[in-house]
Amino acid sequence: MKLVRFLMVGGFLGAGKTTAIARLAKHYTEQGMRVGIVTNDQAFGLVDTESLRAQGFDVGEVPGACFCCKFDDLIETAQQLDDQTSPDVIIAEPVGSCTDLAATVVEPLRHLYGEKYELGPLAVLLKPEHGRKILRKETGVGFSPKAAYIFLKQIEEADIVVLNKMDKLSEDDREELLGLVADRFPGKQVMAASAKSGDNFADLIDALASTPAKRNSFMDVDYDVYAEGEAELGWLNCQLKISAESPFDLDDAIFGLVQGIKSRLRKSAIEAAHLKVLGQSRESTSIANLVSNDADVEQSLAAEVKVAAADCIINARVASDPAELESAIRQSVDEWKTERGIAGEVTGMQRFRPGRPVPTHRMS
Ligand SMILES: Nc1nc2c(ncn2[C@@H]2O[C@H](COP(=O)(O)OP(=O)(O)OP(=O)(O)O)[C@@H](O)[C@H]2O)c(=O)[nH]1
Ligand SMILES: [Mg+2]
Repeated sequence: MKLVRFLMVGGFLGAGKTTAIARLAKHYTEQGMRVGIVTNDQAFGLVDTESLRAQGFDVGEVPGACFCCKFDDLIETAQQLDDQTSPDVIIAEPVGSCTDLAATVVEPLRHLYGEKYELGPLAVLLKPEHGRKILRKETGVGFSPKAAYIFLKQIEEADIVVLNKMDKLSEDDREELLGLVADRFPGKQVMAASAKSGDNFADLIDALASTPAKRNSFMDVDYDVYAEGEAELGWLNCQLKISAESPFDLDDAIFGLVQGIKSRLRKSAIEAAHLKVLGQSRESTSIANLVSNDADVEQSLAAEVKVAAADCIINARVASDPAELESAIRQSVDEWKTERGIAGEVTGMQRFRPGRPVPTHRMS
């Protein structure tokens, strides 16, 4: 039976996983390989799935809980991709608030499905926006120490740590962050790269080509702290249908909506872990992101079209009560519609705090 290479790219919310996976998928495709991608989230209606599909990739989705709690769904989704396109490599993106993946996903996959999947190293992207503060042990990170615990556990279990977004870090910042990782996690393979610009990405591709030996020991994880850290994040997924009397610039509109939500979050001192908004017309997709309250709003996918109608998806993961988050989002949407002469309504709304992770398997 053909062995399918299975790669997982983890990292905190907004670290750049989807961007990195798109770049990896493009690279492998150009090398003549068939690629399948599996996205994952606590909620349904994922910007990432739409974003990767809009870029032409084959994507399966595991919604509703993290891979570790939906292990069988992950296997089923990988099998569906296999039936459809017989990929040579599957790249999985776990939820950005998830950790303990080596013990609950990677090794169970190797143990139970080793005749089908060849497991590559677990790569974890270090998000500089929050990582700098967490690694420096600063106060006022925007998250509680329990959420910071998850961030650090993700790095601890990585085979490869990638300090992502090096294109927007000064040389000094880069050296400092790499040093902080090396001090805290001695012996860890760590590199700087940019999923966006492609800088040093060849190093990551080389590192991902190795096949690590099976793990015989696993890090300790305090599931109470992990669950409480995750539950401090409010999760909101919402769908909108919008229209206007005359065509409007979709990129500008989506960017403006994220900016409006950002101001409201900042006013309420609610820290954004990752807020992403997608606007889609029949022919094009626009995505804008906010990865921290101190960061600028960014456009990660440009539609470059004027439209008179679009479907939008808002995915927000922020440090707040979900009801407060919903109210902030609804008010921002209303204000945005009024300012821009846009009509429309919210057609779907899901908001919650993630439940306690209960892995299907855990190697010990
Ligand atoms: N400057 C810069 N921005 C990046 C890089 N990688 C990702 N980004 C931006 O960071 C934001 C988040 O990127 P995503 O790829 O969506 O991050 P993610 O880890 O998949 O986020 P979640 O799935 O929500 O956890 C987007 O605005 C990206 O354009 C990078 O290397 N450099
Ligand atoms: Mg993503």
